[in-house]
Amino acid sequence: MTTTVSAGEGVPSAAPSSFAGLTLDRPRLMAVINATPDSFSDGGEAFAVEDAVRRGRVFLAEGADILDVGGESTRPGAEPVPVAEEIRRVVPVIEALAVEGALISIDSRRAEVMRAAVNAGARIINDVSALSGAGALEAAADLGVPVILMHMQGEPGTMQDNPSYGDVVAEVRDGLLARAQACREAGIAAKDIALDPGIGFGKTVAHNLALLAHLDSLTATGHPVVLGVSRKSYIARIDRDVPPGERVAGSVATALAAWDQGVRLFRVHDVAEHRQALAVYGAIAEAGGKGS
Ligand code: HH2
Repeated sequence: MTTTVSAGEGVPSAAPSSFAGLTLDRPRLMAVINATPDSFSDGGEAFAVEDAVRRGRVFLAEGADILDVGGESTRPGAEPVPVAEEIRRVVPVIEALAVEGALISIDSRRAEVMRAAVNAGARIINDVSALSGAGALEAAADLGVPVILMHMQGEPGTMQDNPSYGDVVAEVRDGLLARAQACREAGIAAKDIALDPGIGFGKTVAHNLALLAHLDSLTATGHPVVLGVSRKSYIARIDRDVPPGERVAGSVATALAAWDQGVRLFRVHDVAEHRQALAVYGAIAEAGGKGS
């Protein structure tokens, strides 16, 4: 069903060696800090600035490479948050963790939030709408930081109503490559553009599984690939409808399958568990002569 495609001029066909200053010779963990009251898994746990900062420090101690700070839930059915409120939620958290030397990504769809976050010390933009919002592409290009482009069909409020694709793997890949091309045309270097299939964003369980089985169609583009599956609901649909806190093993299992397909960046809620599983899995592969 999938074919290897060229990502376009200027995109190396070999596996990318780094992203945002991180070498990709080993797994890189992007820890989720949701400064929100309503995120699907950890909503409310990092809503207060001091809780979010404390959480960030714990994640760093556990081995996180990037802290992904967001101030708006994008779970299915979520209500949009006013821009000023989103900025008020994320900026103090970013300021406090950036002065401690953390590499921070801002998880936002809004140009104003991206600008405020990068001014506060964030060094990566992570956008679930792949910089398609008003002014977002221009803001990212002006700010000159690496970007993560995620695929989403529809809008968070309604995206799970009736997701539909002909060939989900090809459509997600081609949609992301079109956004990557728009970024390059706006002046963002190919090496600074990572792609993310957007598991759970306008996708059924079957769509998610098809994408997870064919992540190599994204890694073959030459762009770094980010995967955010942590605690997502497809795990519950496969295993007894367990709540988010009981989906860690399913998240880790998915990360291992993704590693085998060339994914090196993982957006996770459970840093220590992913670090250990990926390290042991990598050590076994290396002992068998098939390290990364
Ligand atoms: N998933 C979520 C949010 N941001 N960013 C990327 N790049 N990839 C993802 O898969 C992704 C993302 C949703 O998860 P979470 O932040 O835990 O929940 P909520 O949107 O409810 O805050």
